[in-house]
Amino acid sequence: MDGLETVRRRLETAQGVCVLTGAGMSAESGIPTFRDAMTGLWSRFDPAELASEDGFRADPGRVWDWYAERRDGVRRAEPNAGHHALAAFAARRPGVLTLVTQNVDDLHQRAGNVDTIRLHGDILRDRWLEPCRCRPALPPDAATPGRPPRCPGCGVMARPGVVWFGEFLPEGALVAAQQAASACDVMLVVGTSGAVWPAAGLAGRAKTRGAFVAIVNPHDSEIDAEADVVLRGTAATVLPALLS
Ligand code: BV8
Repeated sequence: MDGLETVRRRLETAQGVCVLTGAGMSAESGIPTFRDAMTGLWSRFDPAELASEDGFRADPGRVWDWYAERRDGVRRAEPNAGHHALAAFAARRPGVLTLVTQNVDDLHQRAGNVDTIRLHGDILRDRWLEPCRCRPALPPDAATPGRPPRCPGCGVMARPGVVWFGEFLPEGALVAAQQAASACDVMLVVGTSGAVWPAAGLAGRAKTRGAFVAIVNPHDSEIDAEADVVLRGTAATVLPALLS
């Protein structure tokens, strides 16, 4: 029996399925993967430097513009067949799927997986870099290229509502993801290099607790060793074949 059929059968009988997605999940929707995102204008910068509070404080305008460009790409993108396959699976098998994403886009939610656990936040939301002390709260002033919005009252800057390198993940999200990985029968890891922690530890956690682990990725990843089966293919082609 080939790898795809093996994973299909495991999914059919599973009572608990945990899926972890990474940037590769959205690649076929036209959103560059995190490391590919450093093409063109951004090829001179290290993504981990831009996606950090130090990087933002060092040059707020540059980082703000990087996120503004990425946000525009997310708004132009549409969920792909992989996103839709996951949403259809969740609808067909209520209560079986826990979807965990490292992605900061909203494509899983737009495809219908509205209860997706978001480990690294939401690129379409902002928050204050420091607490805004204005009472009543004032709306931020308008964003302009090269200048993050500020509170007109106390002057604090807005920042993207994502988790930067060196920042703790939202505790509730991480605990829920770890619980799902510990309890599942099957863990499916889709489109991630497995380079970023603690998300990268979820596959190993599932494995040590007896889950069947499958990876969907056209290339090698840092967590391939945790997999019982590695399916060398893309999210938008493999997931519909696996989950339909
Ligand atoms: C933290 C939001 C506590 C921002 C992101 C343990 C060991 C080593 C290091 C650490 C550790 N614990 C913590 C660290 C430090 C750090 C870390 O992991 N560093 C790495 C680089 C070594 N982690 C943290 O800082 C985390 N915080 O642990 O807090 C703490 C606090 C202080 C000090 C220490 C610890 C916070 C991490 C969150 C960072 N924020 N995103 C933004 O987006 O701007 S991470 C960001 O990069 C993404 O969200 C994503 O998670 C990650 C990129 O990974 P992937 O999703 O895998 O994407 P990538 O491009 O790498 O790969 C794409 C894959 O898709 C490839 O494999 C490719 O082959 C595949 N692919 C391509 N096309 C397709 C495809 N697959 C399927 N279909 C296709 N079509």
